[in-house]
Amino acid sequence: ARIIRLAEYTPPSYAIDSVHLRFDLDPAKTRVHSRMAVRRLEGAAESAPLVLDGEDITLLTLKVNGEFVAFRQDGNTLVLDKLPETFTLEIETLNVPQANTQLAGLYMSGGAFFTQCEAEGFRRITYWPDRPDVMSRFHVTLRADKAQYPVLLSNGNLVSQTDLDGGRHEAVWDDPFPKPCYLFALVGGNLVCREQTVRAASGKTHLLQVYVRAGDLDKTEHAMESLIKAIAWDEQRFGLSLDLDRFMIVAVSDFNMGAMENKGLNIFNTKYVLANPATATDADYDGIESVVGHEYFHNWTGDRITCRDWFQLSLKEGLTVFRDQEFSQDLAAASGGESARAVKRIEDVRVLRTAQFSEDAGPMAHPVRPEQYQAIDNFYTATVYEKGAEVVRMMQTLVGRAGFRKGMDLYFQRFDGQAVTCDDFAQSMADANPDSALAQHLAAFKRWYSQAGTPRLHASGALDTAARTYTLTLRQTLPDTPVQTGKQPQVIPVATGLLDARGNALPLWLQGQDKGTSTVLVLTEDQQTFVFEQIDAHAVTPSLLRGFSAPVILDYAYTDAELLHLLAHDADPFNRWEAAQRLTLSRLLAAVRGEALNLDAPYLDALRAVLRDPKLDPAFKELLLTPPGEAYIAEQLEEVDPPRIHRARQALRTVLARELAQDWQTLWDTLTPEGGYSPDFASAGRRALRNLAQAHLCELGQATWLGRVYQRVKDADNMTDRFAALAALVHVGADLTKPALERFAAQFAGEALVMDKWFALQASAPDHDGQQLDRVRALMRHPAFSIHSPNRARSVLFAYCQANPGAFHRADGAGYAFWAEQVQALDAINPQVAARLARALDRWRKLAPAYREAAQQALRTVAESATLSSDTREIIERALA
Ligand code: HT7
Ligand code: ZN
Repeated sequence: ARIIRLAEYTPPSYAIDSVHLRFDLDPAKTRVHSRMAVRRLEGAAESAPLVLDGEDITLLTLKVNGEFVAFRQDGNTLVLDKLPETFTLEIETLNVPQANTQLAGLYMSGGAFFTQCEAEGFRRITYWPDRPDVMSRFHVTLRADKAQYPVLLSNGNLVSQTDLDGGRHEAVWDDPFPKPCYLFALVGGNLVCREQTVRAASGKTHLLQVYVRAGDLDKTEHAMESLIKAIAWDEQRFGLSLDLDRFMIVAVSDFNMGAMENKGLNIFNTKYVLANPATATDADYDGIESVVGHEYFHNWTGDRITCRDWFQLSLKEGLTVFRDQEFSQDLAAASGGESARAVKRIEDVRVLRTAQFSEDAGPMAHPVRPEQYQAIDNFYTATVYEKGAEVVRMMQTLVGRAGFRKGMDLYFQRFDGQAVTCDDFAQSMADANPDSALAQHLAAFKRWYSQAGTPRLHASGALDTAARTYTLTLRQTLPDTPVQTGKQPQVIPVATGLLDARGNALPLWLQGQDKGTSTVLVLTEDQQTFVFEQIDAHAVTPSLLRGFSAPVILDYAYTDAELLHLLAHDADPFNRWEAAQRLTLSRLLAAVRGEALNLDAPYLDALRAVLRDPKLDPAFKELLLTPPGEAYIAEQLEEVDPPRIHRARQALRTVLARELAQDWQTLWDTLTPEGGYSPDFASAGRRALRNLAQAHLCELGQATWLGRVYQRVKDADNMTDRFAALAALVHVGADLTKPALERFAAQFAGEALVMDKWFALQASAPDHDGQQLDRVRALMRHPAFSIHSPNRARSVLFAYCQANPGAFHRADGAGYAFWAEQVQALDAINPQVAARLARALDRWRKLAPAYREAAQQALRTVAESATLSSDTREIIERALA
């Protein structure tokens, strides 16, 4: 397959200033007519060809200025030579939406038409220079049978709606903003909508609509509320107003990712729109709020300013994830106070450290701004999104909140309406804050964009009581990654505080300057020392990397006593949580190494103290008492035996269940619901902690508890509690599990998203009896299973192969053989989803020998498949390289 390289970027030769698109929608033969106003760009040679991309479509006609002309076809491109300086290009193509199982381009779901054009779906609709730096004004006419497809939507403003002969009708849409083709969208179907007008701070009114299938309208309130909050937040925090009269969200059941920010017409996976208390959990409510926010924020960071090329993907994705994280933090803090902000931060860091750190350490390691790819769809990764967001967050840390706002303002002033680069963004931030550490060290800072791998931050401290100094030495190393060696130091902001022996925060003096009790040290070299003066203490415990101020692995040789001290006293809630994680992790790692699981009294007492502390949020307690996940534990080891890790973690849960039994019981008794269901931060936190208590109480195996939990599966008044009860039964494998699952399925058979949970819960269940793979195969034979539905495929295949390492990794290799079979089956239907499943074996080289050989064999089996898509091939080849 062809490798696309950043170094080979060349600007386009032609602009398409405007396009008239006409769709005659039909599931079996949709005709797409496009009329483009094309102009040769300054600097392009007169002889420059116009290169158009096209994939899986039939070309019907092509005319330049009304005349048929000759063209060359070269694979998936169509090349036009000898063109005038300006001209009209007309192209007609034929699409077969009902045969489009890839869900890229124009496809059908539930009898309606949808499009997905990012990254390269537009070429599956019509011939076009499918690259984000070609921005055009779109004018779109949609025609379809009126009875079957009464709703016809596209980007921008509705110009007209007209009935046509033969029961067909037509809608005309005009988008006033030039955009790249990846932001084009259309929807045609029988949909209903919740709508509301809102008045923005600017005084302008906007029509907001959330479209769903009939019957789902009662699940749209939270999405609408989230959208309204997002609009208000972006105005207030960044001065960015909605620039369209109408903003639409449409939910679709079959979707490759979470959602898509098409200008004015966001298309969403139903998972991130539909919620009511009976069908959605607190996590679903949170997910909707953040994804609705994310897509809305793209309206400026993505749509108004877009990417010059796909290597710059993090320009919009890293920045927009940062913005959605800030949005969720600000909303949580508004209702739950500052500790709610910390809870959100911990949740985000957990995702980063699990998904991104392992990516950075594996065969798919790539910089935030990748340098090459075969299939761009493979680079919608945790690195581009989550690490990209951390890079933006570090900028904010270095320039301050107000400085960050200035940088954003300058970025829009300079680049509104353009397709630009990550460098352009960083330069704006630096230029708006010329005295900042960011501006002073911009070149070194930008290595965050170009160097792959997770830096290690080695820290050591020395107290000199005579000199009254505490010297902190910070050193950074960055490991080699595939194709990148010999890396340069990056700029690492290290938020730091110092605690004395009583847990008090020490005043920080650096070079005679008063820094309060928390300061950001900026490491720019391989190694630097920072000398804190006027230290009047006999012992100092450093609290480093507060709030996780940089995406690095902190190496500091903390003793248990120091960690217990931080857990009890640190003013930084993130580091209190982190201290608990480290204490738990070291005990887990000892157990994985084969030592007896030793949960000593000081550790247990510390956890008890947390559970009993009335000042701490239930949500924070729940995070603190949840041990690191199996994938995160695996990353700490040289050689991995996943079932062994699972057993160690399970053993820890059992001991915690027993040792803290009284506290779990008290929590269960006292955290009873207050009033009806509400997804707000405080109520969700109480539910989370009570359900954690419930899960531990079930571990004790007492019949009364299991019966009580079974009863909750039957009569809980919300999905969070009902599902937590079901999960607790499935986890312990109690006799009541089977009737509980059956009952649940009978009750929710008509709710696809709930059934996804039902499938996922079973596929991710522990392998109590060696039969888990058979159960997964049985789930695939269930009449409600379909590999064509990405949500359903994810709920079984990903839940087993990726989210259930203890059961998937088997010494007999049966899990891997199953994976190989499913990757190939899925690849023939939907390469994007298959390539994601393929990544379940990214870390095969770390596996203990028995697993490793079987995994390699499975990878080779897939590699030998002659028909593999370039998406899946890229993942497999990198894994085997
Ligand atoms: N920008 C969107 C990315 C996306 C996507 C990418 C590849 C294939 C299908 C896709 N659907 C959506 C989503 C986002 O980050 O907001
Ligand atoms: Zn995004």
